[in-house]
Amino acid sequence: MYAQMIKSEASQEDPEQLEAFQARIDAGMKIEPKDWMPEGYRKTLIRQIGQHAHSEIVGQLPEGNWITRAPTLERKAILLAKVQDEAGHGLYLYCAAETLGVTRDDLTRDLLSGKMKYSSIFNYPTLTWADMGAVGWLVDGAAIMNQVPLQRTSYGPYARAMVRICKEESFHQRQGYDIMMKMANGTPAQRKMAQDALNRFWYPSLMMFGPSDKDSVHSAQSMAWKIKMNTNDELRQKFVDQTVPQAEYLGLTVPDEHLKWNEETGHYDFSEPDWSEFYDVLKGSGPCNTERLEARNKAWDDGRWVREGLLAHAAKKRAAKVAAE
Ligand code: BYC
Repeated sequence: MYAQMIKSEASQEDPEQLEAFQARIDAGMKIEPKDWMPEGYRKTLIRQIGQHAHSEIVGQLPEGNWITRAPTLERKAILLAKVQDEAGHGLYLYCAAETLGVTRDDLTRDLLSGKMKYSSIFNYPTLTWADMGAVGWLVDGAAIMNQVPLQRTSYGPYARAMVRICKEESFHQRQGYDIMMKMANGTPAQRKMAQDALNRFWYPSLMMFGPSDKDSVHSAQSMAWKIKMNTNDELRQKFVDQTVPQAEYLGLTVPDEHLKWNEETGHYDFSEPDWSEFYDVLKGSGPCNTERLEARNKAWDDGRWVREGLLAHAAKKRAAKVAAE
């Protein structure tokens, strides 16, 4: 339906303008906020950047949950810094989306009402300290795999936001792997926790890349516009190829009995995630969907007095300035 809407919008646009726009994209030029752009391009970016921003904000919840329970002061400081980075990423991305003519309030309203999505991964619970390792290693690892190519995306403000985000995500991934190394080389109980975390986060991490290419609604158009640089399956395969040796180094087992190095293709063969679970999570039936949206709605309601106070203060300052002129 979305793809049809984009097509029908394009049919009302000037074919010459559309052709010139596509030529700029094909030549690798960046599109900037004041440039003409097809309505479909603008809407697709708002959807993707908005969902991405929401993922960063909601993504703070499963890790924020462990700040008070981190095992050492050092681990607490590191985790706190990571969670704060995610807030920063959300803010750069909301700013990038605002250059397309939406406000952060519009996007926030659509998140809080459940109209806009955020990454499926954040609807899974973080049950033990080893999950902080698995999230950093696998979830941030998957995020980097997806976001490094987005530094070359065609929309200037999005591409530039990605540069800083990717630098920070690398630190996040390393801190996660460092936790996993400690746990995997620790006591038998710690090792068991590390394996259990890998077992629970493996398939949800594979789902982060989106549905199989054959079921991906937006990939073809988004790739033609260079809003996406790779297909979902390409990035998923790269992630598996990179992560399996890391699991082996930890001495942990990837929970996939069909996982096997394929000499011919030069890649690992692996099992697809359970796509019915993925679509259930997208529909709101994941283990933590309700809890996550409730937490964001509560934060919005609790912060009302701050927003109102800031607006009242700005109005007072404006009035004082006018009176002094
Ligand atoms: N979760 O046609 P497709 C982070 C939806 S934050 C939920 O392939 P597209 C981090 C998709 O939206 C990581 N929904 O879509 C933060 C579409 O539905 P709509 C976030 C998903 O857009 C804190 C439908 O399925 N990263 O790393 O071409 C702490 C069909 O899919 C998901 C980004 O957002 C999913 N996993 O491709 C730690 C990166 N997958 O919108 C870490 C930017 C698909 O039509 N985004 N859907 O209702 C992208 O690269 C692309 O949007 C995706 C999906 C690859 C995710």
